[in-house]
Amino acid sequence: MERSLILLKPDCVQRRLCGKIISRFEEKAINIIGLKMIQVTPELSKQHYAEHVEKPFYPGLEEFITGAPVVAMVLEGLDVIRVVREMLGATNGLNAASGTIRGDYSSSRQMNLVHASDGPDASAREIALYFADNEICGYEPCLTPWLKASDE
Ligand code: FUP
Repeated sequence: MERSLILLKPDCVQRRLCGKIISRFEEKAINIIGLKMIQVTPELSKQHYAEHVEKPFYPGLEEFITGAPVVAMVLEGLDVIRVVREMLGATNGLNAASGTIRGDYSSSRQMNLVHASDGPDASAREIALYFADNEICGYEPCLTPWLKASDE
């Protein structure tokens, strides 16, 4: 089992798309084991986007990500990091394939609705940034026997 840190970004909250997008993860049988709404501060933004802080687009990115609350989630599942990135589609909504979340709902590079960890190191770092251990509630879904075979 793998975990991934997901943010429903301020554009997602403002556009009232959180329910639709959470439903897509639930319908894919991915387990939500952490969920909360928070206001990202400039300090948290700089930690989250540490690799981008020196880039020319960073000030606009910080203004955007701190401009309204986000919904932070920890998702758990087999290969969940790759699976969720594929569900999101390309970073720029204009390039994202139809049928992906960004392809269906975003027409922007910055306002691309959802963040998802891009690998196991990023996932561990980002989950620790947004969640305390006691805010993560792992559980065994009762539907598991109807979602995958026992050897998967
Ligand atoms: P992703 O891994 O899909 O989240 O994308 P990146 O790590 O490349 O970029 C992080 C965020 O910066 C993306 F959500 C989009 C945003 N961004 C801009 O706003 N402008 C740019 O020129 C590049 C990225």
